[in-house]
Amino acid sequence: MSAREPPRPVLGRPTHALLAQPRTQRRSHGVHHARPRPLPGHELVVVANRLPVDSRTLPDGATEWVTSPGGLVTAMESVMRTVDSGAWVGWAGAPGEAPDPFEADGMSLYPVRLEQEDVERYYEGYSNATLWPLYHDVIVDPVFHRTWWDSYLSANQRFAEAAAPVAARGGTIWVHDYQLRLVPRLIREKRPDVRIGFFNHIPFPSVELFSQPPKRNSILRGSLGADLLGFQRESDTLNFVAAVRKPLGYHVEGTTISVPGLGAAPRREVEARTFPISIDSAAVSALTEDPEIRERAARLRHDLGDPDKIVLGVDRLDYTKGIRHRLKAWGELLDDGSIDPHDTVMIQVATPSRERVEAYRRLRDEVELTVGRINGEHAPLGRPAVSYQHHSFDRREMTAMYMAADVVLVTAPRDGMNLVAKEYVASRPDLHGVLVLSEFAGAADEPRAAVLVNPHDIDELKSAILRALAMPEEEQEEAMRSLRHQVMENDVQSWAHDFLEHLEHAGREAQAAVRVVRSRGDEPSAPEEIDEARAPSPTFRAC
Ligand code: ADQ
Repeated sequence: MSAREPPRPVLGRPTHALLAQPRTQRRSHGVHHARPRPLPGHELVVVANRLPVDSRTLPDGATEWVTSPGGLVTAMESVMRTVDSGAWVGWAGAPGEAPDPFEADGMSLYPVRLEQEDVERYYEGYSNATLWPLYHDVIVDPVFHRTWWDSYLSANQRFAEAAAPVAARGGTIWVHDYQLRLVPRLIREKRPDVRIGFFNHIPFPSVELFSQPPKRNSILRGSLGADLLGFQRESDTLNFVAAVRKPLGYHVEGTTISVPGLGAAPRREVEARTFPISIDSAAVSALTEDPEIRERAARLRHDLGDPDKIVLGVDRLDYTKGIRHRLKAWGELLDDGSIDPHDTVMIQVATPSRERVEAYRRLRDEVELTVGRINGEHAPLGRPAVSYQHHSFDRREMTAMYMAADVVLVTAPRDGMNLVAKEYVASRPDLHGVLVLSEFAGAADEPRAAVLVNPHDIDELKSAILRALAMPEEEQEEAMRSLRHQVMENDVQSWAHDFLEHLEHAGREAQAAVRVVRSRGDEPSAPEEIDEARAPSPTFRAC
């Protein structure tokens, strides 16, 4: 019998005023009910590429709203559930006419219109074929087209135009991620009264890499419109500061950057800081008490043929997640007889992602070919060696999988944080299970009790998997207790609280500086254009 974690006293924890009214569990699973006519003047406005819900047209022509995929939505949706007068500005997931603003489960949603050409150039192009691979250490070659940049700029302008009027006077606008790097400055031009935060969910590359793409200075200047910039890991923060110091030549003190003002505004102090993101740990952990979810976990093992061990991978189907590395290691362990497919089964959940981007299409083909080969060679009759799932699951189903898994593999060669690692830990109050975690995922900076691995080293990965499968119960419990301590204490609410606290402070200083200079009548510094003319770097694959 394995130990269970003792019940923890519910501690009062500091909560930022914007997050003060918990509206727990108002949302239904997956499907959301929309009402038109939101209220204007929101105290907190989130701006992200995607709304937390996607529109889906039903056979009878009606629109249904379902939770949109990805880590950003998973994290921010649970934060926004605790906010009164919150708004979210983003794309509803389908090109063309945007729906009118509407309310869903107590939050006002403001859809941004993107045309098919924007989807191809701004989203699939500059965001996901230029910046995404570049920020993930060029795991695949970034591509740059000048037309993509034009579209990136105009789409960012549209997000800024949608966000600026909906914030209350002196309110807070929180911009998210690499698709919207120009938005903070574009908002500041329209709304100098608001506090602007920016959070980068993905890694920030070294200055040598960041210096390569055309328009890098525009991206830096765009981001520096914020009062506070947040990053996942200390190395990301330091890389960003180095990038600002080098190409822009701005004065930097520690991680505080002195930025020339816009128009009549004086120089501003902008802070860069590390805020490792987390999950709604208590909510995930609470699901494990649900008898129906426990039953699903038991049924899952039974449906797989009652193997001794279940090994699980859960990822968006993305080349940064290391699915290929994992399958290679798994295939070799089966080939050399180190794993018996009658005793041990792997589940690989690979959520559909960016399917129109070439590198993602190639990855899907490769992964599915490899899974087919492994199953063809090793699967016992009537059951898989690798159970491959290329679709979405609801939260309850995901929790059942985590509860059933003896080992979870997170083998990303580069990942901002990786919420799957934290979700697994939060799903194991029974202290059973082993997390194998890439040292290149942000999650590896915090709980050191995981089996850390370099996924590029296939032999090391194979050894780590075997070690995890053979780990004695007491060792599992000790490691899981330590991991849980970290994940349960540092949840997404405390992450948001920390960020907003720092933003409030940074914003207050910026406003005070504006007032001082206006009262002195100082000469404003010349504003710099956001879109600089610059020849493409010769080392960058430019078209
Ligand atoms: P992602 O790369 O999208 O986001 P990741 O941290 O891997 O995020 O989290 C993925 C989320 O999607 C998890 O909550 C997971 O449970 C969920 N998910 C995955 N497959 C699913 C499926 N089939 N059905 C339902 N849910 C599924 C980016 C960065 C990360 C960073 C997050 C948050 O790339 O490094 O951790 O943002 O900042």
